[in-house]
Amino acid sequence: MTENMPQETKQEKKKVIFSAIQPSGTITLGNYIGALRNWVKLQDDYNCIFAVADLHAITVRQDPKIFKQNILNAYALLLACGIDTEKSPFFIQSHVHTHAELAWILNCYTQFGELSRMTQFKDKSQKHADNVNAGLFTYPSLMAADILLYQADLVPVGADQKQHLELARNIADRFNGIYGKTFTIPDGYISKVGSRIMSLQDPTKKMSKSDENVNAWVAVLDNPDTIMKKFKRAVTDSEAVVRVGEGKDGINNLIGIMSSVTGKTADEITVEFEGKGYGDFKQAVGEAVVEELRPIQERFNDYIKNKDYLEEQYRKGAEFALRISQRTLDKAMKKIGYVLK
Ligand code: ATP
Ligand code: LTN
Repeated sequence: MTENMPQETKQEKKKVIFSAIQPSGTITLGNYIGALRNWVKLQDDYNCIFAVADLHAITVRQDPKIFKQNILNAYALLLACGIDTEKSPFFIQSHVHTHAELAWILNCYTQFGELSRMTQFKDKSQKHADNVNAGLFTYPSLMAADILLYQADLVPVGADQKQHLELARNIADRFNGIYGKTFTIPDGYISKVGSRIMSLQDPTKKMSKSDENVNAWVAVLDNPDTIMKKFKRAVTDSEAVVRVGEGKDGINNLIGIMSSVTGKTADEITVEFEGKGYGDFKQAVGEAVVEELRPIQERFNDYIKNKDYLEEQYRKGAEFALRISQRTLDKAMKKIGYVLK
């Protein structure tokens, strides 16, 4: 029976996925394995909507020229990773005014106590102690708005965003409880493999683009020599056996990376490197990562030169996003009692 259904009916059944990434600096291998690569794979089975979350990015101070370049770079890089705008509307968050509007509304349904418990807020306010601004604090309400505007069923994120997602669910649930069903309650979609790629210098911390030690992360756009150097310098242990184990955070992480880019299991990797030292293993991980990133870098270099093409794509994405999100915003405002124009 499903076979005879018209195409639209089939598509309507697909679940909605929303996700976004901040253009707040270099996009890392952690972002790629933990987030972007999964987005690309989801495009056929879901109705995906993706965004560059540039409104979120100003919660920490940005240099205007670099910021502008980072936004375009992030957009082009995501296209290069395989986001297909024919399948998945892909836009820049600040182009769609409904996000800031719903974020304000949701702020009024979010408790101070809830926001105070967010570990990202605690971490970032320590890191940027001279600029603990209200935006940093209310960041999760804006993220909730991003998700709820599209009635997303699923939100693919790395493990570090789980708490924000929980909060988005609570906000949606609270609003629905007061006004009746308005928002879909989103579920997280956290892939088991690669959801937490660790720093190459301190493998007890996640790989983070804001780490001051450039050897801690690999950027998707790093050149092959740099990538190889960073892997060669990666912190390991003294056992010199390539296997997953307790107290072997560095090697566990490298095995995780190797496994994510080659599709081999940890056991297969252990067998392959039996009797070989860490030097050989690091070299092999570096090479595998270089090969994974090479075609992405080539496509990025083409896209970033083609400003007209980029503009055409992000305009198209914003138009679609506004149309869908305005419906949800109107619905929420009507329920609150606003006079719609
Ligand atoms: P920052 O260093 O500013 O905290 P970030 O590198 O953590 O930034 P985000 O923009 O916060 O990057 O994250 C983008 C996406 O990448 C999110 O879905 C996040 O969960 C995922 N992600 C970030 N770092 C990692 C990591 N080390 N491993 C796996 N996924 C990650
Ligand atoms: N906060 C996320 C980026 C982000 C996001 C979203 C992710 C902004 N809005 C909506 C999923 C859904 C981050 O820093 N990784």
